[in-house]
Amino acid sequence: MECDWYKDAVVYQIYPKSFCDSNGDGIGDINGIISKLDYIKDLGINTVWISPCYKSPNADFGYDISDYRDIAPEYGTLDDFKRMLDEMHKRGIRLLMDLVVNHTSDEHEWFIESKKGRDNPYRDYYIWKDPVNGAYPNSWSSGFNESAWEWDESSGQYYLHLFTKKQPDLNWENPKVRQEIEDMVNYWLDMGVDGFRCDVINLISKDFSAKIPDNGPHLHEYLHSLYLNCFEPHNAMTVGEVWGLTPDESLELTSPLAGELSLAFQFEHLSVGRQDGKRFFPCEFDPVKFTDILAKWQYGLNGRGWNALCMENHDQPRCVNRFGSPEKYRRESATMLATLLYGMQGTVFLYEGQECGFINPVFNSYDECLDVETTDAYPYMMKTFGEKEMLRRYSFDSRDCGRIPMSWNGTENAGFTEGKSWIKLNDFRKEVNVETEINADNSVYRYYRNLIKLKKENDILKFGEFCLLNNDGRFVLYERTFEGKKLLVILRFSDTPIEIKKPFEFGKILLSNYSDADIEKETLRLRPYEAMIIEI
Ligand code: TEU
Ligand code: CA
Repeated sequence: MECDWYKDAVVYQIYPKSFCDSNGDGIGDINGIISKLDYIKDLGINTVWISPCYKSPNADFGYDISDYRDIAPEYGTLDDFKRMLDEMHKRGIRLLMDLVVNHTSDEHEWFIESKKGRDNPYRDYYIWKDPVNGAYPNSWSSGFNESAWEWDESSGQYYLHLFTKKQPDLNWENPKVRQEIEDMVNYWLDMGVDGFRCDVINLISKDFSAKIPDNGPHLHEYLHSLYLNCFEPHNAMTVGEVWGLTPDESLELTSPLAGELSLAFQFEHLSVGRQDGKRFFPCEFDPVKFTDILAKWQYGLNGRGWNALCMENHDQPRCVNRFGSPEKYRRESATMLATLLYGMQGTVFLYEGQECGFINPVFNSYDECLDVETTDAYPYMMKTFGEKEMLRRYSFDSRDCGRIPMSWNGTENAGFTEGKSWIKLNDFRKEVNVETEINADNSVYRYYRNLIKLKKENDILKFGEFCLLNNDGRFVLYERTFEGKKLLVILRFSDTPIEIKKPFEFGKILLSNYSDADIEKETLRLRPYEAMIIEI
């Protein structure tokens, strides 16, 4: 069935710093990515999202941009980028770039000008405020537990930064800023880029009297303008990164009637197993709650919008560590999690290495952790938990976990670099790496390749109505229905086996993560993390 191309997309996220280093400086780069495009193609991927590769001082590893129109030299040149784009298109792979326009780097020329004084023509490109009663303009804190306001002695004002102080927020109320951003977006789209992942896009409009800074009064106006002047004319795919939305709020951004974004990530399920959703504060993981949230979003967008389905990205640790069993049942739990998500309606997003069931590293010393969110938390974590427990929590749920370089093979340097890697390599690279996964029968990689193929070819999986039939802690069962045809997804979200009365009469297994799955008997045995997709 014909549909917007974003519904056919199977998106692979590349974190360029950690993907593949081609020149031995220990940092992943564009030529490294080009060398792996056949690997990405063979997996069945048709769309790549690349995390920022623009010029950046790397205070937040590229999410602090100092030149929106040029490539960071450590990744290569603009010509290298254009060659990569061309090589992707030759393979039928589209490219989404990361659009980080809530803030720039403080080393962007706009901010360097803006900071020169109150009467500088770039002053209002950013958000400068006088003190209120001699203190901060409001009570907002940054995403990294700093105040959101940085004092500038020379002008006697604060500037707003919802992330680090090296990431000043742009003032979207200024029409010149909006024009600059729309011109930059069209610069990349005219070059042939196919769309964008839009970083913290629901923060760009602010209501300074509100308790928290998201979903401000002009958000839809700004996004609609981007849609009319940039996205729609280029048939671009866009996916917004928006935390804390309900399905209805998400639809205000992504419904085709809205004319704003194609999709919006919802991350609610990723907060399960964190106390009040807080990273570094793990609590009992509840698979029933996790699955119920995913189901809520299936129902919430059904027939009106389209889900963006993800379990990992560059801000998340490996899903097998958080929701599965990295030691005993790595393969089974990785493939079960994949089946749970890919069996649902929506565009799937796969983070580099997830296709091979990669697991977290072990941080043995604090200086192995390089992410600003991790290092900013260090004083508090050290004081509260002491080094051993702090490192245990960092090894479980820091953003560094997902940023460890790809293990392409089991050699000392994991096939990632010929030099010294910018960050530690994965401790488990000898056992878990791409080469081993490609060659092993029944590997996570092979399962993902079959699952992606099925997802792309099967209209019931792509368009079918979702209905959750069971999620009682014993097993998950949901059905997809399209034009009178039905599929079932059944799985055991646990590391123990169970025997149940078979909850369906006839069926043909389309895919299962145990090679000897059997649905012919009266009762159904589900082994640890066993998952099946069944045609009935
Ligand atoms: O993430 C914003 C964001 O929501 C996360 O940083 C989240 O707040 C944090 O991980 C919760 O523990 C985007 C990018 O994905 C992230 O890498 C950047 O650091 C951030 O925006 C600023 O650009
Ligand atoms: Ca390099």
